[in-house]
Amino acid sequence: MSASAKLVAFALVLGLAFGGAALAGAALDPTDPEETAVSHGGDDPGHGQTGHDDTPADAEHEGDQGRHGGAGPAAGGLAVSQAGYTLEPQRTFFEPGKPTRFSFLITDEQGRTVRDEFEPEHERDLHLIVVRRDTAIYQHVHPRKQADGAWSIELTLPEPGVYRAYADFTIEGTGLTLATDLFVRGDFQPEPLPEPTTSDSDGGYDVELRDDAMAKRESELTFVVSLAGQPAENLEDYLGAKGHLVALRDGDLAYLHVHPTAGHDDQAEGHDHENEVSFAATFPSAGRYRLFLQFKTEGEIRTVAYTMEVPR
Ligand SMILES: [Cu+2]
Repeated sequence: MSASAKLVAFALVLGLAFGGAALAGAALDPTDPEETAVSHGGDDPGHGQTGHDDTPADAEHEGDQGRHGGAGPAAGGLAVSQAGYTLEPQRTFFEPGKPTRFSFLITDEQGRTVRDEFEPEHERDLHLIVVRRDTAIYQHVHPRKQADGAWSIELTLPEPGVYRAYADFTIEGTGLTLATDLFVRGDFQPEPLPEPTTSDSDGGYDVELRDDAMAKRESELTFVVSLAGQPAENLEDYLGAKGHLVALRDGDLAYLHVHPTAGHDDQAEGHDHENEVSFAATFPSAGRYRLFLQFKTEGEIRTVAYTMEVPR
């Protein structure tokens, strides 16, 4: 094969990969239980470059609360096996942009497939979050449970690289996040973590992050959604709340459990803010985190992402 023929072949492969990614994005169906939301955090070259002016990084937090505690809050998603339960993927290799069936089992200490012990959390028995390890690509999907107890879904991993796949579920009242790496063949072009920022937008909706985050204590994160400069009052129910948030630690991609909190109607102002979504999170350590917020408007799932600096 001549050099130019090789180039053409490479361009064809690239075209297929991006075509596949576009298809995956276009095929979103919010009514399908396997609904997929794909975000390419790095598509916009200006993304995340708005500077540090709104970050809490330089705030004064010289108190000693929480600094001498023991191990601190646990981080999930770092292990494929924990608390007697194991995630057993049926495959871990994928081709870029090629829709591929991904199936896995959750097994117990005796190696038996866990079938019926799952307890719904955010309206689903199991959530699958797939993130490329540079955090530039994010998917949140819901596999279907098969008759043999295997969880299964068609995944399209759009670009080469190593991805972390997190199975988030609850058994006997205990929330667990087991995770495995998935490999997509090809020339991996990692993107640097965007600088900390407090705003992002998707589908014309601008979302501002307000937080009082500090390591090792419960922090409140509030997202304020607006459309064309006006409060967006049309947030629809998504997984039993006005939004779904995933927080991953920079460096090891530890997965945080984040819970939506009630609206602000019990606060001093005495009125509910329809365009706000709040969560409680306990960051296990100071440092940078990547946050992915999903919400639904006009029947579409929107995804916004933030890099957040959590002070000590
Ligand atoms: Cu989910």
